[in-house]
Amino acid sequence: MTQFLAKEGVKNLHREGEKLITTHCCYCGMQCGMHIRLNEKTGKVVGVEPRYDWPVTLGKMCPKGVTAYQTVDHDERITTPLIKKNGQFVRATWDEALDLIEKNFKDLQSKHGKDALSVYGGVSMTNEKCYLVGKYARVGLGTRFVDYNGRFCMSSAAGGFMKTLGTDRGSTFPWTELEHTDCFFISGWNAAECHPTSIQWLWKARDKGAKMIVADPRETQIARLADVHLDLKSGTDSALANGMLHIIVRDGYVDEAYVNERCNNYEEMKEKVKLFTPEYTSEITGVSVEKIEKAARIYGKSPRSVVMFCRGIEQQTKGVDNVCIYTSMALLRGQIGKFASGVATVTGQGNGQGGREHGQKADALPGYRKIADPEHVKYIAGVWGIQPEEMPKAGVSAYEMFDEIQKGNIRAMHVMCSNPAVSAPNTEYVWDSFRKLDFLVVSDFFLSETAEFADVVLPATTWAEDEGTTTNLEGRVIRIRKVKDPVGESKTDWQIMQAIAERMDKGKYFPYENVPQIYEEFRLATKGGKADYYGITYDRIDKEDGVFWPCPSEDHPGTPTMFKEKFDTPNGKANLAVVDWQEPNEIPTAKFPHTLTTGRVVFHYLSGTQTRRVKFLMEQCPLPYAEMHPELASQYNLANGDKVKLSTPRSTMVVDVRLTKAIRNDHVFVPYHWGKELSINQLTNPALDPTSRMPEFKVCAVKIEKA
Ligand SMILES: Nc1nc2c(c(=O)[nH]1)N[C@H]1C(S)=C(S)[C@@H](COP(=O)(O)OP(=O)(O)OC[C@H]3O[C@@H](n4cnc5c(=O)[nH]c(N)nc54)[C@H](O)[C@@H]3O)O[C@H]1N2
Ligand SMILES: Nc1nc2c(c(=O)[nH]1)N[C@H]1C(S)=C(S)[C@@H](COP(=O)(O)OP(=O)(O)OC[C@H]3O[C@@H](n4cnc5c(=O)[nH]c(N)nc54)[C@H](O)[C@@H]3O)O[C@H]1N2
Ligand code: SF4
Ligand SMILES: [Mo]
Repeated sequence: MTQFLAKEGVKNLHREGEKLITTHCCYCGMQCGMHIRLNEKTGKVVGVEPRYDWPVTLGKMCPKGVTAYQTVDHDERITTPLIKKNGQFVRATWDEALDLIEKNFKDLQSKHGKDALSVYGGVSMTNEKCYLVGKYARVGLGTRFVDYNGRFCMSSAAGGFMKTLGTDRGSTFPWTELEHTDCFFISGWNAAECHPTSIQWLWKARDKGAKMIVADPRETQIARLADVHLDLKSGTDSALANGMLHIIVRDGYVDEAYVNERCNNYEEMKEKVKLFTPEYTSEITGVSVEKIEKAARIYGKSPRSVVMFCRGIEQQTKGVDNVCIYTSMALLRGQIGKFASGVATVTGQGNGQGGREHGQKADALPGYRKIADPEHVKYIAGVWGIQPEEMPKAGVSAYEMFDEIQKGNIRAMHVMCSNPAVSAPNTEYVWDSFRKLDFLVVSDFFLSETAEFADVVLPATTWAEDEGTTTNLEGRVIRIRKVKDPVGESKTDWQIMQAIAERMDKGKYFPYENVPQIYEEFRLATKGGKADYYGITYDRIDKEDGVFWPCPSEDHPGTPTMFKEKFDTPNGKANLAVVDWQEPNEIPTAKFPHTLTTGRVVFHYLSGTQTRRVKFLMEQCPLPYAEMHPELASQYNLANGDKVKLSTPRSTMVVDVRLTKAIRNDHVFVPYHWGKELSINQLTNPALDPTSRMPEFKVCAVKIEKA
């Protein structure tokens, strides 16, 4: 039916002089299917049409997606390399820019050693490019220092899933099954604003009677419509989830057969959760005993259920623990590996899934391989044509790279596809680190706040000017198609990495003439790894509406449902969480008496570099603001629209007050999509989760004053 509609639709959409190119939105992990309109005469992108036959998004798009095309031929695109001279950027040729990069990179390495250079990547890039980032750093530049923006995004989820399930694929089920579930247990996911087109699946299921439980300190749109809203204090998820496990065990909701056959640690876990009575859980989380009981009862009694979470539970110093305990809820109920049920961490960025699997991470190699494992190093060294001894050791996480700059160990950095001057926590430290660098190169298509610190800015292409694959939040590998040629003299990220590698005399390791050649090498690099793409070809992706990894051979159907028979752990069983509750790194004090939490709004994307350049989106949401409950605001004599001064132990900023009853009366929420003096990350706490090295963006202590 949808197939038929789509074909008719596309025919009707046809306009004289325009071409429709089928691709996916560049922003979030939903990767909504769409057709881009290209004016054949001007060669410019002029519009977008949703793709009704894309099975995951069925013709839905959000305000960011429908305006994304306006960034492609935007007049603020960087069209030539820029070199900073006396504090001002001047246009340069590629040769001039590359000469300068070569000279600085080589000088710094000869003075300070190979690891003087570093690479900071991002996952708005295709798999082909994300794969090359790790190879570029380790082979092209020969440094161990490489990490990426997913460290601030998916690393706690990855850490938690690796621990409990043995493999990190964001969703254990295909989302097209979601309409058949009986219960959603959602925590720390603002679905309606952050993955708006996912809502149709929630509504379809509710139309059939599904129940919904939402845990969030704010009454988000989905919380408003939930059967139970668990209005917990930020940073208390490990107590809430342990409390859920307690009732599931206490009231006999455990699928004993499944747990006995498929899980480790059951007895230890039961012992641990004894402590988390509803009363004790309520005391810690601030959620009433009645709500806790009701939520556990609904979840425990539902035959088919999904546990879904996002950055709300993960951007904490206990993020990995939280993921483990919430995942254990699904395990106790015997839900993982079955139809329309399971667990999902909702992947954030467009290629947040694929981009975290293939070696951009400080300690990782393609296919979820590990630098710490000599066999893994041997295999990848073989694919790359180097000796295993030449493989640099593991580096450090994204935020810790700034510590290495401060210590004088990292002297130069190449940032591509990220804007840490806005998105990293404790940004004043980050800004200071950028100033301390001897040499900074930034590849971007807009002059981001990070690019402003650069010595050389290289003009990269947008998602519409190159082809490749991404992996959506289900684990489905899909195709991004080239819509048009690059603007000006911009080059794709893979061409840029290739050009610099050539200058570093490593050109022979980067012999690519086109993207399919990179993809072929990439497939081989993933072969035999946990995230195995070897059986996935461009052809199959087209024919099958995407292919789910793992897919080890071309005759393998792919894996829409994970863990049907066994988990990816040494003994094939999942590890139930045996985890204590611990306070966040920073808790309210007399001086900083309230809780600050940060996140997103529907109209902006991440550091805002792209969406702040779209007129419609800026009209909807021009500035950051502080969401406060009227009861909290009244303590400080603050009315809607007043200026409030927020301070944390790190810094201070002034924003407008937005009064709402849809937030706890002891919390303040500020969206983070703006830079410089408007950046809430001046205030956030850079304390890291011990395993994932994820900063605690979601909780810190804040002081409120009328400005
Ligand atoms: N519009 C828009 N959509 C996006 C993005 C964007 O920038 N803008 N970014 C994409 C990316 S990369 C990501 S990672 C995702 C993020 O998607 P989400 O994680 O859904 O977004 P956030 O706003 O960061 O946080 C989600 C919710 O966590 C709640 N929260 C805060 N503290 C806690 C806590 O301690 N416990 C619990 N349970 N909840 C808490 C917040 O109130 C918020 O409603 O969105 C993707 N989609
Ligand atoms: N306070 C607070 N801070 C947060 C979060 C939070 O919830 N609260 N969330 C964190 C999360 S989940 C994330 S994902 C990070 C994201 O943080 P960032 O990585 O800084 O996010 P982006 O804005 O996507 O930055 C991408 C930059 O690269 C450019 N770009 C886009 N596509 C490409 C490409 O293909 N190639 C190149 N070369 N450039 C490209 C864009 O113009 C932009 O300047 O922020 C984190 N920071
Ligand atoms: S939901 Fe995500 S992928 Fe879909 S249009 Fe919006 S930003 Fe793009
Ligand atoms: Mo993210």
